[in-house]
Amino acid sequence: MDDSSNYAPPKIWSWNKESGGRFSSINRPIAGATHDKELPVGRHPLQLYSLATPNGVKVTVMLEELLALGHGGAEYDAWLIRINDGEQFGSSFVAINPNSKIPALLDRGEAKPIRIFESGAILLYLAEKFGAFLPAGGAGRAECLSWLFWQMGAAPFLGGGFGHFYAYAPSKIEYAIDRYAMEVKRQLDVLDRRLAESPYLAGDDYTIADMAVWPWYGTLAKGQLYGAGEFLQVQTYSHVLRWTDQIAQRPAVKRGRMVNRTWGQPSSQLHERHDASDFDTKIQR
Ligand SMILES: N[C@@H](CCC(=O)N[C@@H](CS)C(=O)NCC(=O)O)C(=O)O
Repeated sequence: MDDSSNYAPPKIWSWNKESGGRFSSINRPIAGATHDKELPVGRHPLQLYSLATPNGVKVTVMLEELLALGHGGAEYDAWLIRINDGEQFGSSFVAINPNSKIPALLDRGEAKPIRIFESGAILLYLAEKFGAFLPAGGAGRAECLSWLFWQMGAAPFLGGGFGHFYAYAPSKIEYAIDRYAMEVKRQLDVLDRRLAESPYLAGDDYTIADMAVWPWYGTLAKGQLYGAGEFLQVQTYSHVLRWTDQIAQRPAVKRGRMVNRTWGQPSSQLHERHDASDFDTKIQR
């Protein structure tokens, strides 16, 4: 691979399986299943297939928040999908998410099971199903959806852009790191200005917009993403930090971030969740 300014793209791109860096074993230029594999199904109507990356945590936080509000219908089974082992390419997973990425949700509580993929769509589906964490209409709903979709558009620049080139690419390319560091700092400033004028992103209330943004930008603001805290001077975004710390105190958030987590302190990992009591009995020791 040539990472210098001398690289001239060939006329036709071809797949060099060795060039993909840290994720070369799972990155492919084609979609679809690589193998036949049934997914397990538990006893609750909601079946979640996921992993505790920022995109996965959005959904487990939402489900734990719904349960904390008393919505018993939000009881769920959370099954682990090990993306580094290619489990997102199993046939039953692909049937739920043709895009082969976690999180994926199957609602078996309806007459015909409903599949939902894309974390933003899952948050919106659950908010509408239970009538919670999404203002019913007007300016509040518009503001909430604006920030929700802002996150879906913005985070790929943080993860796929900045995170990839700063932390994972096989060589450090100044142009790429510079470009994405600038964009990520701009995004942090967007959030900081909004959170200077409002306790939460959509206004006075905590909503699915906060649940979508917090796992990415809250983790970044605490210096816990890509080891980039000092590089991006994240401590300067004081309003983002205030909001981050406030959300981190929520009991449902503390629970949600543990589900499907397979790294970090053993006491922060609940590999699968099938019952509320699993938080007492099934945490890794
Ligand atoms: N836009 C999607 C992104 C999901 C996504 O990128 N998931 C990653 C983990 S955070 C994944 O499953 N990657 C596996 C792969 O790319 O093969 C969402 O928000 O649900």
